[in-house]
Amino acid sequence: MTQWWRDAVVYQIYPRSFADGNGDGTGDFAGALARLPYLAELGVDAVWFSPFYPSPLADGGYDVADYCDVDPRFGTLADFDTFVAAAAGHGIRVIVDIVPNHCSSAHPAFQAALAAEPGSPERDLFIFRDAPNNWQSLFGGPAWTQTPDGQWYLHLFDSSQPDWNWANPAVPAMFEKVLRFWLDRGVAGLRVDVAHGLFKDPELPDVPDPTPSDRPSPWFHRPELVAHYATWRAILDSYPEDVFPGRRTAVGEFWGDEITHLEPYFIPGGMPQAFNFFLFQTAWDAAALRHTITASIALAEGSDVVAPWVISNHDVMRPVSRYGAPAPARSDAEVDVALGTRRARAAALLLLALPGSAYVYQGEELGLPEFLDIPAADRDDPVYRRSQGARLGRDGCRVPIPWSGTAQPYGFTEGTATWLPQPSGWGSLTVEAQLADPSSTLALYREAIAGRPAGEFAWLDGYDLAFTRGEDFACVLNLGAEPVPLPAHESVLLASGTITDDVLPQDTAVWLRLR
Ligand code: TEU
Repeated sequence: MTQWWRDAVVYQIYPRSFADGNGDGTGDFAGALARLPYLAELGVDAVWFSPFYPSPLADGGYDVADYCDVDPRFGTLADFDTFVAAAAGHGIRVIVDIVPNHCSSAHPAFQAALAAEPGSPERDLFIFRDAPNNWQSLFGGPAWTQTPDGQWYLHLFDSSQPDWNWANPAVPAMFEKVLRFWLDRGVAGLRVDVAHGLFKDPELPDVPDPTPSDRPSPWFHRPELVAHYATWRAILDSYPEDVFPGRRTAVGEFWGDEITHLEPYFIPGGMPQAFNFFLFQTAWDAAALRHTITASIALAEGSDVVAPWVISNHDVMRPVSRYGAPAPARSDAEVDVALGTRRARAAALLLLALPGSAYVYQGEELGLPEFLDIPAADRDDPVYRRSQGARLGRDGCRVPIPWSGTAQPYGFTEGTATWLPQPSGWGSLTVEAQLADPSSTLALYREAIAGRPAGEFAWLDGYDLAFTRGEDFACVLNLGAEPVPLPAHESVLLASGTITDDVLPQDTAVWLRLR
């Protein structure tokens, strides 16, 4: 059976912020359904929905209160089914987000645990202890919260996100049902949240340095994970071909501080895909990017696991703002948007020319900058709250998409207000404006997705950052101050900026048909 995900382009939808169909200022399935033609014309193979399940939305829906339903703010299960069927009509598959490390404190199982005795089977679904250890939450502050009866429970993220106890067989059994619930509904794949989490060292030892990181630790990259995900792959592979040819997939959100931390997952029979976050974690530097790409390709060799390339998602600063400021910016004034846009466009041609699958986060194809100047009172991310503003959090990349018009809400909603404010001055960044402009970032993404190269990857000698795919395709980037003469070519297929006299200017990428 085909492994359709091997070179797929997957579009990430953050449901609250994609498109609003009912005028309440929050995105939903009805809104996304109306925008399916847009996604089809963009040319993506699949969409991944960030969580849309019933949730208090304390962490944007990554706090799940019911894994097998749709939050009324986003629609109903019938709306979900309608979307899946309509997407199939456009040749687009649907991937849903599974959040197995933790749930919402509003989940009935956690409510039952709180109501039950210490030592009860209800509490054993979670990690309750009489005293906390020194682990820290990734969102800031201690990873333990005390309950009224004196016991503490573990939460690697917000205090409203208790961690499941994966050592209790009832937990994997429950998640197997969740997987089957969505696979039976016809989804083509799963995105697995905090895939390097789940199992904890049963001793729950204090650690010398509790600063949150993604290296192997008593809470991340535990050895149990590899066998566990083999059982999930077997479930995926047990599903027959139906609407689409090929097997079902799962993509793990495995973070590591170093590429080597991901090695255990790249085995025959592992989870089909493991995100490669190293591309966007690498500085805008040719040698560093080249090193990352080489190491990433080596990582996947010999396994049947694919590491999709990523330059943005709902957790990180948008590329325009990341590449457009010398250090992580805290206000819009610190970002050189023109510089950032030039580099983000070059990065897009890199992303879409590399071998394998690529994920594109909504708004990336529009070259949206991060909205850094969101007023404090409007900020929603628990990272901002828990760090008391020391970290701005991730709201700036989650701003509702500008579809049309020249002022807020830019066609996002029929109503007037959006759940997160949009900045002024985005009129030229709307989908409507960019569809009318052949030099827009949207036009670049559409052409790049339509013209993605195939063929063997090889570095092109004599360049800092250039490679071929097969016999007659080359992607050349110039990140340095010196102009780079282009190799002999038959034609320029696509360029991220203006090229004159066959010379590539700084911060520009080009796709070439070679002679
Ligand atoms: O992100 C996981 C996450 O936040 C950490 O793995 C962190 O990003 C990493 O350690 C940084 O180095 C997922 C979701 O994508 C995110 O939106 C959620 O807030 C989080 O899980 C909790 O569910």
